[in-house]
Amino acid sequence: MTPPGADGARCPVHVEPPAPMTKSFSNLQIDSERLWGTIHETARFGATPKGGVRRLTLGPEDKQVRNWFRTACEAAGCEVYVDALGTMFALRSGRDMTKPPLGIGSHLDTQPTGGKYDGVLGTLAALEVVRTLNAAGIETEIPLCVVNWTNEEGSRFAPAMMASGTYAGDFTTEDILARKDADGVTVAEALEAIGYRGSEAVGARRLGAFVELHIEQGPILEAEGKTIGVVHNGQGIIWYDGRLTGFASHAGTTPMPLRRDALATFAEVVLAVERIARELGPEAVGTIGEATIENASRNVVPGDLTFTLDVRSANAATLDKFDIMLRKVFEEIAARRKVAVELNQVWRKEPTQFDAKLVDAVEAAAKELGYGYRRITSGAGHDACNLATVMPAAMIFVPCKDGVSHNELEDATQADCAAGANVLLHTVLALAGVADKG
Ligand code: HGY
Ligand code: MN
Ligand code: MN
Repeated sequence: MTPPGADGARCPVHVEPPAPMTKSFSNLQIDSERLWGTIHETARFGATPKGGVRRLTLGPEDKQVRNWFRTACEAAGCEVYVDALGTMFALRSGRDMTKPPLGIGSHLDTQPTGGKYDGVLGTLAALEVVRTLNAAGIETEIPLCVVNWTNEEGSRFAPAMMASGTYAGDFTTEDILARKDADGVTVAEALEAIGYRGSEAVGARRLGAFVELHIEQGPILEAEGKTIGVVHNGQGIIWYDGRLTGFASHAGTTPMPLRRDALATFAEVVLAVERIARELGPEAVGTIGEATIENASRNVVPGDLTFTLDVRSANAATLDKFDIMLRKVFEEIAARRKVAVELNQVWRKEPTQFDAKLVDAVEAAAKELGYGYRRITSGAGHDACNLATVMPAAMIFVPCKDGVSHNELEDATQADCAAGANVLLHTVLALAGVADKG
């Protein structure tokens, strides 16, 4: 485990979680109403008519929620720092300030038709943990750091989990600052526009470990009637940019056998992705989430089409197999249809293995609090998945309604959100320890 130094330089550290805390705090609970209130208060920033949230990273709504988050963290006695990619670190002192803080948090940006809980629950539950410790007059042995990671979603700027990936040393800050959105705006320009281009080098703010609470974004916990998911691993992800180049021609005069139709070819490509994913069985998924006919016109045979492809599996060998099968099928389709198919890999995130000791600490907290729980794999990518490559990390899941997420219908119950925050609180107490008042 080698957390980064400044700008991704890696240096060895080994964090031994302190002994589990004394029983005297075992009945400490977060304030469920207060947490629920913050979730719905911040949902106003980018609220959509259908009850969802549209808060794309580094846009005006993200600025609003960032300002709200900074004010709330400072009011809770934290010092707030911002790094060169806009990630916000709210530091709560511990007795031993020589130790790297325990990081807790998630993200506050959303998908274009996102929900109120994805990322938000984990970030605001971390704030709620601080507020609860303040109210109980508890100082932890190790400092805490509540983190709002920039651009977890990867919708406006690729890749997803961009800032935590840079923090973990997977990208350089310069590379990421130059990334552009669909309108040609760079990350640097967007950060400047909302006033969150911080001065700290990415990775300079050391964390000793990281725990993230998140909704499951899948159906398992709800289907099994479990309240807590103890996340022990996460799927690997490959993102591709694709392009189909045929030949634009007249819709009325071009005989069918002579067409080099990029859209008809794309139809075969989409079904090939679905077939390969199904062939590889339950451990693989493949999604084409975006497609654009360039210079589209109703009476022109499409000649140029771009698309994006997201492939995932918890098994690295399955990811490799998926890639090989894709390229082989695409070549066959291209040759038969005389349409060039390009497939460029733009991001690969290996499958995640979370830290056994931290996973055990999450499980022990869920057990001690009496919640039904089960070990679970994360289908979604999360900032904790990047941090797990450079420090001990773990995740806590709670159910969401019908397993729906990345959709305005995303929903969760107050009781489950509170349960997740309580498990986070007790995991923090176990890992950060409680300062001995002497
Ligand atoms: O893509 C993901 O899994 C995450 O929601 N960004
Ligand atoms: Mn998320
Ligand atoms: Mn998401």
